[in-house]
Amino acid sequence: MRDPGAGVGKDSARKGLFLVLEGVEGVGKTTQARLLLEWMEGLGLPACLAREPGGTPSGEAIREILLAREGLHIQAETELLLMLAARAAFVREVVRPLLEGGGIMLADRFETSTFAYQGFGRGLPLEEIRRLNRFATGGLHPDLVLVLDLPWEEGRARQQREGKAADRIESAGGAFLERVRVGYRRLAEGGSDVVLLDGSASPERVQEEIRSILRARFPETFDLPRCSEEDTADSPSDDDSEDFP
Ligand code: T5A
Repeated sequence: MRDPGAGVGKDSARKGLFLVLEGVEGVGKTTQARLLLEWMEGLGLPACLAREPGGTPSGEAIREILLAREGLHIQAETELLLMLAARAAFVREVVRPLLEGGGIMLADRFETSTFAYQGFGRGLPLEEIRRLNRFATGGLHPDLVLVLDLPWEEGRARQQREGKAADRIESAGGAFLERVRVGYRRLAEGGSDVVLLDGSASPERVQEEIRSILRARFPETFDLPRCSEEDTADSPSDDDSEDFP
């Protein structure tokens, strides 16, 4: 299925890279995002990690309301608008300034979550979500969305093993979470900027796969030749070795 968020041209003013990790609860997004951040920092790249909903003071305050565990009842439409309210701040205060400065934004969830949870999960119309989301983001889309795929039961079991209680959205039940998972798989079907990965492999394996995707997609950023001892030894002259960054 074509990404319902597609259709707005890439922002030519931005210089950085916008990468998003997505998937059902407990699939390993945060684990992978942290490993990616370490990797990028090790490469000397200016990367920044943030979560959605959240990422800004107002976004974190909205997150408190959205994920409250005390049985707060929120209409699906209200839930959508609160997610988008948090996103509007996140894009303007964090993502856009970072991208314009040439940084790499690593986001733990973004607009694909809204299509999966509020669209496929809650049943709100995808076209309406696209229209409202476009207003919230000003048309800014990620360069690549990595969707980790896992049966929701396994994701929930992982969360339980680490002692994490279900939040308001996770408590919506198995049928809801199944629709979300199916939604993610459909969203990844048509768009080349939404990639589905097997989230059931070990964290190391998933990380290696993500890195190889990033090297292949963005070689100018992640696949630069590195100056190893062997490279230096093989260099015909000192001058040639200056070609290595
Ligand atoms: N939401 C969000 C919407 O409804 N609409 C929207 O538009 C947006 C943006 C956010 C909630 O908001 C909803 C979706 C969510 O319900 P959240 O807490 O940010 O909630 O998201 P969760 O998915 O609930 O976060 P988790 O931290 O629980 O899940 P992760 O990040 O996917 O998983 P992670 O990395 O924390 O790992 C969970 C456990 O599994 C282990 C980890 O060590 C950890 O214990 N693990 C693995 N175990 C085995 N194999 C692997 N490969 C593993 N990777 C991690």
